[in-house]
Amino acid sequence: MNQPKRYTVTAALPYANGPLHIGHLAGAYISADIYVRYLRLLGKDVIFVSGTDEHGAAITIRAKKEGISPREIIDKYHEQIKKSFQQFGISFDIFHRTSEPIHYETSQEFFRILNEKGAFEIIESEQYYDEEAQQFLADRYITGTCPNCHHEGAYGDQCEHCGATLSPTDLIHPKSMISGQTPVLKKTKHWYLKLDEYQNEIKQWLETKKGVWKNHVYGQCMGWIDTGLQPRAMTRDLDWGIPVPPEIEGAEDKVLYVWLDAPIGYISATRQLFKEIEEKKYSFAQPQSPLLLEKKADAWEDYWKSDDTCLIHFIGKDNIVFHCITFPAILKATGQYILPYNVPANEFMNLQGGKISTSRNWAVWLHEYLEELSGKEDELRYTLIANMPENKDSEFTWEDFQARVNNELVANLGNFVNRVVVLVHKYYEGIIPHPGQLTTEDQAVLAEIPLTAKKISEAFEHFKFKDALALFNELSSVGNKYLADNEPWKKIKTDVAATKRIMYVSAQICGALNILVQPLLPHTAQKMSKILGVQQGLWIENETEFISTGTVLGKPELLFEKISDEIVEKQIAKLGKKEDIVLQEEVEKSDCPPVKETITFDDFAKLDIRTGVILSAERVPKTDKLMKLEVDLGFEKRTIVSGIAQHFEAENLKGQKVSVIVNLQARKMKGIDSSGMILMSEDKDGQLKFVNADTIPGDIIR
Ligand code: B3M
Ligand code: ZN
Repeated sequence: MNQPKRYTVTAALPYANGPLHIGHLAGAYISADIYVRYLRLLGKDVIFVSGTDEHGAAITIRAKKEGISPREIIDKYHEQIKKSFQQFGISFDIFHRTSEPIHYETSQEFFRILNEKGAFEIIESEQYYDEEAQQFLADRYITGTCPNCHHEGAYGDQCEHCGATLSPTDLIHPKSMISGQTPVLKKTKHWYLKLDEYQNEIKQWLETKKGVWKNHVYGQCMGWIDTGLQPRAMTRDLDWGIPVPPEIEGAEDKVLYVWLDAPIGYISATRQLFKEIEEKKYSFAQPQSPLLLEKKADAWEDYWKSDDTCLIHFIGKDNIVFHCITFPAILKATGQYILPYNVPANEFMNLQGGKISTSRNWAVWLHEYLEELSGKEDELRYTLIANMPENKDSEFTWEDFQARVNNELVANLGNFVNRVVVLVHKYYEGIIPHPGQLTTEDQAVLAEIPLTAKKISEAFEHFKFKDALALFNELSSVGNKYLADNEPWKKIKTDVAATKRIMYVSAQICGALNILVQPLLPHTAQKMSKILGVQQGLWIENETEFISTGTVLGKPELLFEKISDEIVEKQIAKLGKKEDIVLQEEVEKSDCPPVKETITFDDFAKLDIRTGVILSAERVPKTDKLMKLEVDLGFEKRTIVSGIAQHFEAENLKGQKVSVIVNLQARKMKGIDSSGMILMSEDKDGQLKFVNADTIPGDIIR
């Protein structure tokens, strides 16, 4: 898109049915926040809207579980989610709610327009009805046996065991989750969006996105198009949701489908934002861009209806079809709204070897992190950017978090800035000296700044946030290397003039990093500004001076501290513990970890798996999880450290037959060399069993 006049940036509306975890952050919010902060740094006209999604079965099921009303659920979690985002530094202009009156109005208006434009057809069908509870059942409220894999707890829309997409009538022995009774089929009619009629238009529009959108997003969209779009019901027979406008005949007692109203939530949030701006009463933080403060309430239309607006939706990959097909079809059908320019969806982030799961408490909860590791918001943000699942699923581990903080943030950026500030204080009482005549080496180093800034900017424009972070780190390394090569701590004794140059040039790199870091690590940016005694400025174009001669630096202060082993161990130990579990299994897509990416036979053949028998076992002192095992593999005996100590008593393990990967690189765990890995199976409740067969030590598994 050529030079848009303004940007509308949205981030998915999380369901107000539970706290946020790092998967949310990595899926949509950090990317969105970086992008928006970058646009603001360029001085662009941009709004950043989000809020909580407060309708649908996700909410009512949760309410049932906690034994409180849906209203209490949404109030509780809206507040908690909003607070976590604020503390973590996601800089929305507004964080709205789909339970607000303005959203009801906006959604009902959409329904009216769609109805007038002939976008719906009314289809009568038979749906499951709970006679005892006297209500139609949402797909998620029906369980039964999966026709595909015969798993007994499948839902009306999906079997979580085999992943099959289902309709309620596919289930064998359906049961209502409300009364436990067998539901009966009863006729009802619904308003279906004629997606089949929009198929061609949507397809043509999507084709213009080839090579522009991420491959995985484009590919998923085309997959849907190729299977052929079907009409999709936009109403439901439920008592929790936005009522269909009352004048629509025959739709009394029906509510809007949650996926109709949720994306409209972006628009109602925008309306609310400009209303608050005109009234100068902000329910959230003050709008971030000064340009916005001048606007009137009706300005919201520019952000949604004007062709020179660039609309970007940040979401996780499970929301792609709704943002790239259904919602665009709705927007198009109104004949008034613009379509998204890009939908840079991320894939999923796994955690410490497993899929993030709220029901198994396999998650890093944001509100807990903010409490336990308060002040380290950017350390988490950094690790999530470095591992962002931009184009494929990725993984967060606490060991990686520790390594990144200690070896990258502390050792690179933190070390560089600290060295410069300490030396300027030591030599010049904290005042940036006049550099005198710069050498060609100095000039070459300074020239790296605009070059890197340009590359980072391109990376941001293309939603390549991992690349941007790597480029940022490179510039910081340039600074560290420059200092190490020039050794001002030696020159100060022999060459006073050269030392001034070196410290001046180093300070410029610090100043540039201070600007470039703003979208990536906003808390760090603030700290750096204080330490460097500069205001946070706009983006650098061709600038090479950021801290002028005479600037008085603030007090030296470390930007980051090392993460201790103790923190890592404590956090890992918390995973999967059930005491503070947040039960949410019904609304989770699946508890079974996804099948990993396909490997070739050759990949498989690299694994050398042998059978063995445990000769002796002892707990590794001062750990909860680790057990030191001596294993007889037939051809040799080995020491293997295994994380099974919470599941087995050492004295019961002697003689246990096991399967072992014997060609895994050896590693030191708590000072013990562990050579090999014992294969274990884990069930839904986290119970471990040995993978073994009746074999003798040394047999080969293939
Ligand atoms: N609440 C689903 C989810 O949290 C849904 C997103 C709505 S975005 C308009 O994944
Ligand atoms: Zn199944």
